Amino acid sequence: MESVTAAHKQTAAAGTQAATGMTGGDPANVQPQQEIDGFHLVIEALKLNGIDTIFGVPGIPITDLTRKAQAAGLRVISFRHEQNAGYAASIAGFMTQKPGICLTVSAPGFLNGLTALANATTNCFPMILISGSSEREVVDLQQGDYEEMDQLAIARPLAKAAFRVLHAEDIGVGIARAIRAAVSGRPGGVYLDLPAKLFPQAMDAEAGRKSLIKVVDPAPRQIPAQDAVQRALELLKGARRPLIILGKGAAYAQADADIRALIEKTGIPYLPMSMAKGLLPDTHEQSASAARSYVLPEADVVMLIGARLNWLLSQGKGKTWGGKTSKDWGGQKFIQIDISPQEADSNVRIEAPLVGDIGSCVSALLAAIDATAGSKWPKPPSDWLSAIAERKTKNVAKMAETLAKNPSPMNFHSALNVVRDIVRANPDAILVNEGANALDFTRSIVDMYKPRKRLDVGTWGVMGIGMGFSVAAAVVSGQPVIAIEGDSAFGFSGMEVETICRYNLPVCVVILNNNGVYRGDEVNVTGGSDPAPLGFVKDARYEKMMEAFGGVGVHATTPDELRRAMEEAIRSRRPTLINAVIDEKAGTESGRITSLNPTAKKK
Ligand code: ADP
Ligand code: TPW
Repeated sequence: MESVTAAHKQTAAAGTQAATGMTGGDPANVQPQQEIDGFHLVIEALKLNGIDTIFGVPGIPITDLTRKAQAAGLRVISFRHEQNAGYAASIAGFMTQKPGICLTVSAPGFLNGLTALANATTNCFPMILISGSSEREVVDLQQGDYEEMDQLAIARPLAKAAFRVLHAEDIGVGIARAIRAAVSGRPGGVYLDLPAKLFPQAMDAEAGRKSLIKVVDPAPRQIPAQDAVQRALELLKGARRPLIILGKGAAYAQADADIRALIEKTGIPYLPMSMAKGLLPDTHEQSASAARSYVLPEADVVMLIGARLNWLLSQGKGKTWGGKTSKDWGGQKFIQIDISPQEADSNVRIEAPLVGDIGSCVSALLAAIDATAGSKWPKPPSDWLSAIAERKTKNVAKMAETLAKNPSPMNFHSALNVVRDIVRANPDAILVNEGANALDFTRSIVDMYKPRKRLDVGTWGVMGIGMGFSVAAAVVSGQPVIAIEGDSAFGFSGMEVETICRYNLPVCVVILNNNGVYRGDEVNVTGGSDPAPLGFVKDARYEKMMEAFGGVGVHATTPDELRRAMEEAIRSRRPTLINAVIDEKAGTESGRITSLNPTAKKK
């Protein structure tokens, strides 16, 4: 420990020296600043590239980096656990198209952040995990440094790219490469390894500043080939039962007006994937969400815009798509718009891949439609549209009936009916959502009205994004955030309510509390004194966690109490946690994906 402390002191001293412009130890002998150190080169490089926020957890060797970054005008959001800081960075990347920055210490801090980095890569969110690390010489000889670990090697398979910078003069290049890797093409998580020794390294200030790179055109447009555009249009034109599926890539692309124009001009019904909800308002007449299980097997041509045919779309085959068995292709012909040329054919044949960025692809389609058909573009056959409308009307009426019920205790529906009203009245609020039943019911009950307002568990269905996403959403947008959380889901990041209070963020957490994972009525089948694996402490008072840090806590047992508390939270913008007590028998194992869990306990 001694040498670490010494190294850390040295690091801190060198940083102060460069920051204050002192070249010697004598305060009387103040010289104009001639040197710049690694700390300041990192900060300047980030600022030069328009990065204004760092999410992280301080400690050796990056403590001073957080202080100096704040002093230099960056916003530094300090979390209680790196995983939450990492999730915050990744969703900030999704919301802004700029890489979200997560800063951690070495080994354990790095590993804590790594889950979020891997999740960012999986979800195509641009993020850079910057971790301090031990010296290469010691790591490579495995000599047992403080928090020693070969971080670069460990990060590599989980990141879109991974880099290490050893010399101050390479910081500019290192950060430029990290930014390009994170946001160009298919976005993803990038790891940047900065050894402790780099931070106090000093170099000539002018040469240092010249070595920094302002990245020009970090995410270049990728224009689709004209023949690919024509192929896609031909297929679409010949369709009897066309369908468009919007994924979170479409939300990320920020081509909202063109996507809406394409949908409205062609008259094709569309389905939004979870995080694409609100790209067009969920109340749009062409939305087929309420007829999802009808349109997927019935469609003959499906255009995917920024959505992968992964498990969330049953890999494009099987009974969901009208196949006879779970392996059968349903006969649909697919058009896929994606920036990744390797995505097509990953599950079923893609007849018309359209490779490019979504903005360019959609505007090319619109231009081609105008050039060839103009206002004469054939609307989909009316029997297709009326069959969908009929199903929608029926399902919406059924849902309205369920939502109107007022059981005691509350259930998912009666609680979410309130959330639905609150979101309708506050369309700019951002909805964060995790859990199993809490996720599935919220997704289907709560309509979204604007793009990129729904942030959730994404491709992995990962628990733990809740508070990190909420902090970032509030920091990035300044809008109120409503986090709808299962009680289990909340537990993965619950300590960050302190962060929410510390930064006084307008976050309203609603825990749909049914006393356990999925539900709360399981008993230990052995009759022993241990609780069942899925059960939690009964009637836990989660709202007191928020009160502990100066926020508002509310215990709500009726829809009226929930409504009043949510309205007040939005009005006051105070950190609020509402413990919405629901029936512990409400909920099914694994929520809506019980089919992926063949041993699920049926209730
Ligand atoms: P969802 O989960 O909503 O179905 P996915 O994460 O599976 O969405 O798919 C998102 C897709 O969008 C990825 O294949 C990714 O390559 C693609 N993508 C992301 N950004 C863009 C963009 N700007 N242009 C084109 N494709 C994009
Ligand atoms: C990182 C597995 C999926 S959903 C869930 C778990 C633990 C919690 C469901 O209970 P909750 O919601 O939140 O109370 P509800 O409404 O159904 O009662 N670890 C990680 N990710 C996942 N997905 C799991 C475990 C899981």
